Amino acid sequence: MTYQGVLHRYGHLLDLPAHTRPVSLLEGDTPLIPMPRLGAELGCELYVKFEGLNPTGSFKDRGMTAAISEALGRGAQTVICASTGNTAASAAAYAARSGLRAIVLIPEGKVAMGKLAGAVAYGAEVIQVQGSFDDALSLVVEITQKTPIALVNSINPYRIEGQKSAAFEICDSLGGAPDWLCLPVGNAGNITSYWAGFKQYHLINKTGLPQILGVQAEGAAPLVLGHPVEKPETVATAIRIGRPARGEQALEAAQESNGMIIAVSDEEILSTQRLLASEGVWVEPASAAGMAGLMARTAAGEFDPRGKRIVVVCTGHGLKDPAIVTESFQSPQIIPATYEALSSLVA
Ligand code: AN7
Repeated sequence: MTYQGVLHRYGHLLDLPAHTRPVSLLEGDTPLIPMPRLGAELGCELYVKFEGLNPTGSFKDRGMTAAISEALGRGAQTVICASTGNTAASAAAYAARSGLRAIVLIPEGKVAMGKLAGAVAYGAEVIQVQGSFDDALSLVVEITQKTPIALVNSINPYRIEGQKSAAFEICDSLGGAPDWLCLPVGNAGNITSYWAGFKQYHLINKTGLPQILGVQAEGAAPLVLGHPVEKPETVATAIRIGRPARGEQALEAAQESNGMIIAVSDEEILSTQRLLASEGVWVEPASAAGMAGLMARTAAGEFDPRGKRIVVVCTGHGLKDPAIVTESFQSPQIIPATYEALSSLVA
């Protein structure tokens, strides 16, 4: 049968209420792309789980299909989220699909253009908050406690349920869990979902468990520092988060899996973004953090990837944040529209 989305394929493994009314954009089923060149450099079997190929360009669609389907079935009319951008675009799309009103709160001036454009294109009401993502999330929590508006941030348990599907897919593709799973950590919903998903699949199918490497940006690394960050800053605006809602669970995932949560610099994030693109996979800055963490630990001699099977989760597409790339290159040279001009340049 043709693919019909995350709830159709894995719904029997997700803890969703009976009133759930599935709304799908055929999210999930993303490719696990082998990275033979980078893998050979590290001496490991390396794959990218390319979540940027979801319908709105990020992994958020896996959780959003579940959260919006539940909200719709419960009779909600309006959904709201705080977002560094990708959640906003995803909520907007699934709300549009369901005929719900979507309100998204974003930190003023700190959301990449491809994400903001998505939220607008899908018809969400976009509100900029004078503050951080964390401030916006506090507002969303308060208004959803006081009104019937439904919250679709990853505090919502159905978001976590939907996002477990990525772990199931990886096990299905590889025939078992990888040795390591490396991924960026922001509000810590995704690391929570992956660990829950791997544990559940292992109980049912004896697929094994990966060690988890969660990676934050140095300027927004509350889980590494051990305390909230009041003014998070990083070029990876997706993970510019100082008070992760599921921080405790992220630390548990790292500890239980015998993994770790570390931080990498903005320079490491950007150079790893270029490195992944050099093997044909262009991801947004935050999405390069998992790979950046793997590279940094390996270079420091604290991690030995040799002989291991490693999956790096690339959470969002490079097209989400084109300015990061175009700002740092010189605009392409201009030639007259003549054969002579072209051949003198390239032949
Ligand atoms: C590309 O969209 O928090 O640790 O509001 O967009 O589950 O938060 C985005 C997070 C990683 C971190 N990669 O995931 C939002 C938002 C990308 C992201 C993360 C985000 P979590």
